[in-house]
Amino acid sequence: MKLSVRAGLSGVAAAAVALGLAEVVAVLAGPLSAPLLAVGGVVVDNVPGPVKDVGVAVFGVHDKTALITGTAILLAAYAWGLGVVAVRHWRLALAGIALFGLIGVLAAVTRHDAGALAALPSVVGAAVAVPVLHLLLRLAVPGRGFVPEDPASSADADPAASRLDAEDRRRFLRALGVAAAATALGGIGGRLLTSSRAVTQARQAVRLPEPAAPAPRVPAAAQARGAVAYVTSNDDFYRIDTALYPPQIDPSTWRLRVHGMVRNPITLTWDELLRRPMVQRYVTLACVSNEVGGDLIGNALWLGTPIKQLLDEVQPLPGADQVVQRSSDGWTCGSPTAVLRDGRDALLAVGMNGRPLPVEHGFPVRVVVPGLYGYVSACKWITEIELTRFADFDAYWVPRGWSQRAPVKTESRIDTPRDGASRTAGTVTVAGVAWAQHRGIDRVEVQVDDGPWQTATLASTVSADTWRQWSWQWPATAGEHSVQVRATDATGETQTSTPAPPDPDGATGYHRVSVTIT
Ligand SMILES: Nc1nc2c(c(=O)[nH]1)N[C@H]1C(S)=C(S)[C@@H](COP(=O)(O)O)O[C@H]1N2
Ligand SMILES: [Mo]
Repeated sequence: MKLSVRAGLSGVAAAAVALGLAEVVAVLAGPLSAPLLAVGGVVVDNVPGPVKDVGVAVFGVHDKTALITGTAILLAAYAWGLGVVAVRHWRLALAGIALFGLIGVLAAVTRHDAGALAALPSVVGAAVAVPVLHLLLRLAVPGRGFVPEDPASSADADPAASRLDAEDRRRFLRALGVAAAATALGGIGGRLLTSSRAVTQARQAVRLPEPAAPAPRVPAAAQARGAVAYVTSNDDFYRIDTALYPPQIDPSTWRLRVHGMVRNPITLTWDELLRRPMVQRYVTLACVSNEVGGDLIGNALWLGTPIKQLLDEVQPLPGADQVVQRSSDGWTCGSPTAVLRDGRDALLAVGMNGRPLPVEHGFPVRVVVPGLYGYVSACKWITEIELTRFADFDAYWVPRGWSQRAPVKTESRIDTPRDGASRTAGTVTVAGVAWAQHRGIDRVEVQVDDGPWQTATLASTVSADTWRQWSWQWPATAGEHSVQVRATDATGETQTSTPAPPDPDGATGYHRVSVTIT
């Protein structure tokens, strides 16, 4: 093993121990104060939004793992370099560690919900990295040893330093092993302690009130064979947000402040919220970054109190055309005041499919608005509602290139057959979903190759606020076929065939699948 490799490994090991310990300290200071998550959060908030793929990547939940892994790899490369530099320029390495700590501190303390101890994990991590690196380098540089205060006496002055004898090598490797174990222990222990402090228990203790206005029963005929489930289970419901770790909010400390351009600002507690009249409604939620044919859409039974009544109570001032919703982690979205007051079932929701909101879906309280994409309406972990003007405030995604206003576009999707599937000739069921929330779906048509548009059978539905399933029996003949679908909403408007990407206000175009009939 070359000296530079030993030095690089020492740097990486020191950084790893620092991060592991920071995880433990973060149990006190909050999960998002741990340097990796804190820096990852800054990356999330600052990647250029208009770049479509990046925007979608950051929206997406699976990419969070990729983001953290990427941050860790960059950090490892930096730490490797620090180790190599440290052999000859210890002071420079110290400065490098301090810089690393400072970045972590800045990332953690500038968070919206940063606590008083937010800086601690990064400070402790950086402080521990120094002696660990020093110790490892002493073992990595044999002979007269690593004397950082006197670079001339260390490694490069001593040709023998580039080699370790068997005994020294064993000692060095053992030290690396100890560092790895300490890292794993700190990291895993920290995570376990953090999750034990999560709000899981508070959530389990919640008793949801009975709705004053229950939802209509879902008729069996709402489900078309071959389409996804009409009601999406909580586990299957798509998740999209910028939170690297979902905010943990204890309902007993939760408050909702309603303020801004209003005559009567109010603050609600959890108990006050639960005492308000509750309605139960099926609403289909869709993400603006859903591609044509994508699955960032789901339909759930929400329990909540109408936002309209709340707005009536606070009495918005004339000109307050935007309702800004803010979550505990500082994310914002803005909905038109007129839309929230037009009588539709815009809810401050506490229940999802008969359960308290899952933590990932906004526990304890979120907003659901039929007919608006999630990024302009569906604030999770909501703690603040501010009446303002569209001209005066841009919510989170707007400066990142997405539209201020984004009603859901009429769209449709083929769930069966899947793209690339094979079937035998004869009657083939084509089925899927179509949606135009709050307008409703009036017609779905299917086209095979260049044939005529054929009217599909619409399943029943409980309201215009959910997606509607459809099916069509296709007399399929042998060959390669292309099948596409289009929907017409209850205003009479047929979805446009013109393909458009999700940004800035929702994808358009017909969903098409290729099917082989044998
Ligand atoms: N606090 C917060 N709320 C948020 C978001 C977010 O990033 N942070 N993302 C929004 C977006 S873009 C969508 S599509 C919906 C998704 O809600 P879900 O994860 O429950 O499906 O939440 C919305 N509410
Ligand atoms: Mo979204």
